[in-house]
Amino acid sequence: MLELLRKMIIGREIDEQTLVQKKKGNIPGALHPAIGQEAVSIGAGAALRDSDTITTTHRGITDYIGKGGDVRAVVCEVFGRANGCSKGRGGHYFVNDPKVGVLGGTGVVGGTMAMAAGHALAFQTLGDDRVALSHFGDGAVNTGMFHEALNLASIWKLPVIFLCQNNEWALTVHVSKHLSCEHVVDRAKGYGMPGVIVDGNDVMAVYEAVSQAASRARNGDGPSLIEAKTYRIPGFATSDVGGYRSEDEVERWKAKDPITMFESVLLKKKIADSKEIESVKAAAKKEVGEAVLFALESPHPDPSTVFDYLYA
Ligand SMILES: Cc1ncc(C[n+]2csc(CCOP(=O)(O)OP(=O)(O)O)c2C)c(N)n1
Repeated sequence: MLELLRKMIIGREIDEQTLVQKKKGNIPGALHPAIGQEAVSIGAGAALRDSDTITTTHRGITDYIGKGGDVRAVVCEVFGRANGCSKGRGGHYFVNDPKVGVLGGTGVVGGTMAMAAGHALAFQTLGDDRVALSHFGDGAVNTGMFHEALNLASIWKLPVIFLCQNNEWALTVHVSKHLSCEHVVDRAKGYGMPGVIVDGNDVMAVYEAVSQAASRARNGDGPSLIEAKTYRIPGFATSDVGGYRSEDEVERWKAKDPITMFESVLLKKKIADSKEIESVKAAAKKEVGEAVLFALESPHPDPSTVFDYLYA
């Protein structure tokens, strides 16, 4: 449980420290921080095996950390450096690292659900017991890919977990204005698979739900849809000028911060005391700080390699 806390703090620190670097002009492009959603990423990753795969979104840094990703490699990637986990080609938007089963994102919202179903088809065809998990947002469930991927995964009983990080907002559109039913999981019945709602700010609840879906998939019983109800505290991206949600709403969710809530659980259950928690926080801050300095000193990709990795 302490390791879950540590990883949530690492994810938070990467977002916070890279936001500072972005303001200093050291990072190209916009950033999509996942502050407030760490419990989904870390709980899900902990429930999977090293050999399982995940797909991420534009908000995928903490998903990567949850799956066992390397702090330095992802921080270098955010800075677009050659030693980043996607060799500096992806930035924060396209975090790939086959070594830890992170098979990345796409620029097409919803596309990763089909990618995960494809991984699952490969595992089923090879006859091994690996599982694929797709992270996606509430906005993605209204793309055609959601419906195609869930339908085919169900018919073929693919070992895949569809994990919706419902953070209430698809860019500036509230879920109540874009979803045709009350909950994302209401759609699971139509695709013949279990649909479970979990508190996405409770890392243990996410861990339990993903563990159950993973054993179902490994047993050959097919896919599951999980809806983790959560919230992104910052704007959609660093380019977001705001003005579409109330301060009250943000404050209400800040009071449900997944890291603070989990610290209280650890203290109450006497799993850790406040001194231990403070030292986990200090170590995480230091590790990410050192990764940022390392990234700043790392080389950009050599322009002569620009065509590498485009074709197999
Ligand atoms: C098919 C497609 N439509 C629109 C976009 C532009 N776009 C990028 S992220 C995003 C919002 C996605 O919302 P959601 O899936 O809820 O994820 P969140 O940003 O909340 O994590 C949009 C509209 C895109 N990349 N692809």
